[in-house]
Amino acid sequence: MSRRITLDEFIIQSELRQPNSTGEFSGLLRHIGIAAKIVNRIVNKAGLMDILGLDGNVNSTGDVVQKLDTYTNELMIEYLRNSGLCAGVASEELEEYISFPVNRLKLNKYIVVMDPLDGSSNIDVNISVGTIFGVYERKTLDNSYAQMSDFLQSGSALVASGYVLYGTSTMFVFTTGSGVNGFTYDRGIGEFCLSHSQMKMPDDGPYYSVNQAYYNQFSDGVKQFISYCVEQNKMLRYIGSMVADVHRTLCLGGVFLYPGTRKNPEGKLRMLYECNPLSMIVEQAGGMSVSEQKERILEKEINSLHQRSSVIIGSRKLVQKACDLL
Ligand code: P6P
Repeated sequence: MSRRITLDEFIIQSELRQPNSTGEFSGLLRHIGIAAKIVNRIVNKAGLMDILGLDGNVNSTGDVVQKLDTYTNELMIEYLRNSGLCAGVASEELEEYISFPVNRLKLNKYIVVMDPLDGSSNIDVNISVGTIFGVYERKTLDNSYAQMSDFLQSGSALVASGYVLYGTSTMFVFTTGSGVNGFTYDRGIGEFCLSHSQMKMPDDGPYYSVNQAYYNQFSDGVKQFISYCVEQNKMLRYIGSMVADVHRTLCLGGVFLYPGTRKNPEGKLRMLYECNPLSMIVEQAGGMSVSEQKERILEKEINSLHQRSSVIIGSRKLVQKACDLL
């Protein structure tokens, strides 16, 4: 009887193909998978556990924080700390990064960057949200504790990135640099099972995704690109949850863009834990991801944990057309 392999089996099989693997990287990915299952349970029960609604705090980037954001952030940090395989975490929900206690047996060489619950403004109305993560190797292994420079690395240095999309079904999509694979959560066995092997971004697509409310604030080049999309009969789809909008773009083709606006001239989305991890996924699937200044997102210099950027990400043909017009 053929069955779909689980995320754990896939990660272990990938590790066995790496000649000098120590199992740390695989173990870290598997712990992220475990945390994702617990977040999935919480997100699916949110309405019943009285953890919806605003908890009145404002996070490090000024977004009003939902209770579920806080809960998810704390849970992810706990699992990453307890894995004993991670040296530290930077999160949208934390002003500063956290360094974990040094494991006396080995110096953990990985750090994680994450948006624990992207799209949180959609939580109370039952629209898809997601967890976005990226994994780097530390640059400061001579130091017991992770340093700021370990987190301020460009996206091209990512050794893994991925997201968990809590939607009509829950999917775990990730890459370690050898293509993109998607796993769908099977509640019956409590495992993520391979459902989308070697995902490929179509070169074109039927959708464009932008918050048209800001149209009058966009640059002339962006306005021309939006007009091009309309002339090409592209349909507008915008969920207000980057991870969901990018996932649809990955599956069906199209383009997602968040250009500079008056409130956020550099763009709203955060480089470290939104733009870079999703750009690695999209490029690994054959797509393209640039800023409004036509810089490759993965090559942008990172100067601060919560650095923002404009982003145009999706099918190669459409992103290239945007670059021609910008
Ligand atoms: P706007 C969610 O808060 C988020 O960070 C992204 O997930 C999403 O794409 C964007 O902000 C939505 O921003 O300004 O359109 O509401």
